[in-house]
Amino acid sequence: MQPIKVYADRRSQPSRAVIIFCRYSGESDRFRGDHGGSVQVSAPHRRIQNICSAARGTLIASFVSSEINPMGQVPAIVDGRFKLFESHAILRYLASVFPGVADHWYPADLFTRAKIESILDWHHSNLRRGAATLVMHTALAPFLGLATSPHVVKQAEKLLMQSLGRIESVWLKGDAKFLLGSPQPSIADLSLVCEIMQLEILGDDERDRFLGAHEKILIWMDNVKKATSPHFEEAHELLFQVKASMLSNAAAANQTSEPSTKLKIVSKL
Ligand SMILES: N[C@@H](CCC(=O)N[C@@H](CS)C(=O)NCC(=O)O)C(=O)O
Repeated sequence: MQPIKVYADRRSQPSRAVIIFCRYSGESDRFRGDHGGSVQVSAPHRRIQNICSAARGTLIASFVSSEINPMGQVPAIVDGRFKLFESHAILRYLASVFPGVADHWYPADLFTRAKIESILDWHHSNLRRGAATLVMHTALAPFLGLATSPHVVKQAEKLLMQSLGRIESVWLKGDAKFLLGSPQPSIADLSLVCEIMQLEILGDDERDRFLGAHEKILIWMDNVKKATSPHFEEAHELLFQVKASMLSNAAAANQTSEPSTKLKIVSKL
């Protein structure tokens, strides 16, 4: 059977969700190379080839040609003649097409499935809009030559804070282990947690400013990490490398600045 090709970059939140799901759902074989290396993951009846792109932004766009994804973004998959983009659509497809995927990832029960769809739809215009805009307009803006404004940053912070509060109050009620009070994770848990992990790029103090007051979120993130370990850690290794190099660049630019002593969050990988 032809391999499913996964075009992804581990610096991209939705890519990581797809990579972790692929690796979790198959028997992980090996994960070679940070950029441009090929990743082989063998699933029960399929071989998946994960092609990591070379760099951010425009390079990703040129790598993921319009033939693969007319939007020029990652993640995208090619399964024979079938091409698909949008991480949530990909996760739904893979959860349905891989044999033997445990039901909790994308439940057959229509009511539960619809609740998961509702979270996935909410994610894009709330949590992702807040978190991705914030990261883009603060930590990444100088590297991408992006013009930004305090107003955009303030709005993104507000939406992010509001979204984190909503996740706790709506989907992590009581001592819920995963969203919707489920004892096991779904593709929505994976997508949302990968999005929040991107806040690492902001540095420890900033990340703590957003997450420090959200204990339920921190526990839930840790639950998702444990449930998908070691694939979760592997998929996030590059993010921590990027974070370390950004911090050292910042320190070099401002040699008088003191390193953070305010680490309090458990989920450090
Ligand atoms: N809604 C899309 C978002 C995809 C997306 O924003 N991908 C980014 C990386 S996180 C990308 O490829 N950016 C490159 C570009 O737009 O040129 C999904 O969930 O897959």
